[in-house]
Amino acid sequence: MNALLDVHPEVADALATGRPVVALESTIISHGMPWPQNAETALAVEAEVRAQGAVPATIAVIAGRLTAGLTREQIELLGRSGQAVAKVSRRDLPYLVMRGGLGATTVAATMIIAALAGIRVFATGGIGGVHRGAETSLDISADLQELARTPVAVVCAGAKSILDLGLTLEYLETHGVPVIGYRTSSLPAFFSRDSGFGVDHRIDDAADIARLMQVKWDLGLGGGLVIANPIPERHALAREVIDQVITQALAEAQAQGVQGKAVTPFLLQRVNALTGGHSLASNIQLVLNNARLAAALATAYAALSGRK
Ligand code: PSU
Ligand code: MN
Repeated sequence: MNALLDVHPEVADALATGRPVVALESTIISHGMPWPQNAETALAVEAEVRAQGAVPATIAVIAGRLTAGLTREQIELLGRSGQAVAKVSRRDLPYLVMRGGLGATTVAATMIIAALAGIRVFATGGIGGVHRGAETSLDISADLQELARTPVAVVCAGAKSILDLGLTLEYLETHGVPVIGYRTSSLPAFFSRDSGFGVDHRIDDAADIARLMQVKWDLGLGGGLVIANPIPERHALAREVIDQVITQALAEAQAQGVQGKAVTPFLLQRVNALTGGHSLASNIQLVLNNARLAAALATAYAALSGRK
């Protein structure tokens, strides 16, 4: 075990005895949703994972320690502190640990810590990707490079269309990351079930996705997978409404000169604000839905002989 890593005893016990564990990220708590819904959602997602028979491991940097499995108090601290908490991706991890700081981990940093802990399945809302206009800004989320190199399956509802989803798929293809549609042939676009882009393969059964993970890693290919799980129909939002909001949020970001790691949190916050409670309610439901699939996937993966 890495000397800089703390694994919660419940998580460590599950891993040691081959029981299913689902990793959860913390940037979604501090930078992805407003207080207090952020902490309430994080706790509800943990409860959902447990209800499906798996152990949740929410991941963050706590006092400079890579931490897999948080207490309620730690989740509430991340939620209440919001944007005051450092957003930690791969490049930020060493600094936060050196300083002994508090950090909310992105998909990329969560994958790194999950892999160190031996957790193979991770649920979130949406992954980062290639931003619109990346041909001049070069704004490409570190999440995509992480998916290329770190062996964790990430269950998500696709990505928000604050991103260029076509370029995001091209980037994932270049870097050899399988994009699997769970019971769908099209890439979901977070609030809506269909982005208009296809996935690489449709798989309808979590046990088959678990076998795909096993085969990928047995082949020595390493790296992660995107498991795209569309938002349940009844919680989906009308494409026109959300498109308009995203267009406005992008224009505001440009007008205000928002750059670097601040771009995604700014857009998430503006989309939340401009749609009121509407998009937040959908956001919460899709994360719960992803947690359910991730728990089933972790259970199926744990059941494969000699695996955890
Ligand atoms: N997209 C969302 N919600 C989120 C994020 C993205 O719909 O909370 C967060 C995730 O933590 C993701 C990060 O890993 O934003 C990506 O940030 P960036 O684009 O700066 O890499
Ligand atoms: Mn970026």
